[in-house]
Amino acid sequence: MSSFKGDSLLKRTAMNIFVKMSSEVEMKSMTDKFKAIDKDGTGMITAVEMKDFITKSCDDKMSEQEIKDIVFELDSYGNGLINYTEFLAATVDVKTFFNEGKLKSVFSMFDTNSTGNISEENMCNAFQKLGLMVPKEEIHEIML
Ligand SMILES: [Ca+2]
Repeated sequence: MSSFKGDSLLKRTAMNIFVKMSSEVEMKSMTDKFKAIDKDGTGMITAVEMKDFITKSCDDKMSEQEIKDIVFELDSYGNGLINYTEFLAATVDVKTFFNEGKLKSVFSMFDTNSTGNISEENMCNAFQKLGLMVPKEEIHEIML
């Protein structure tokens, strides 16, 4: 269970970095998709909004429970809402979006003292630079 938590945190972080690094053109189609679901423009997708979208775009009827399950799956903060990063993490094909060049720049962002290795301290610094508050224990968990 703890390794799963680490995985999703890492994925979320990678997505945060990716969003910051991506060109506007690349992100535009994703943003448009998100906005199409986020009808009231709150920046969060609720279960109700997700249901409206699925009902409109899919032929198959989905039950309340199935939609709840989807929201639960995407909702990494556990607040019943899907934010933009969670949406991206779920819909973006990471392999096509992260090409080698991007991976390298993400790596060098984390390897703050250019040793070729990412230490826990490096990760701490990188998170701080990104303005992300990540507790030391969680970083330790990622590194395990
Ligand atoms: Ca909303």
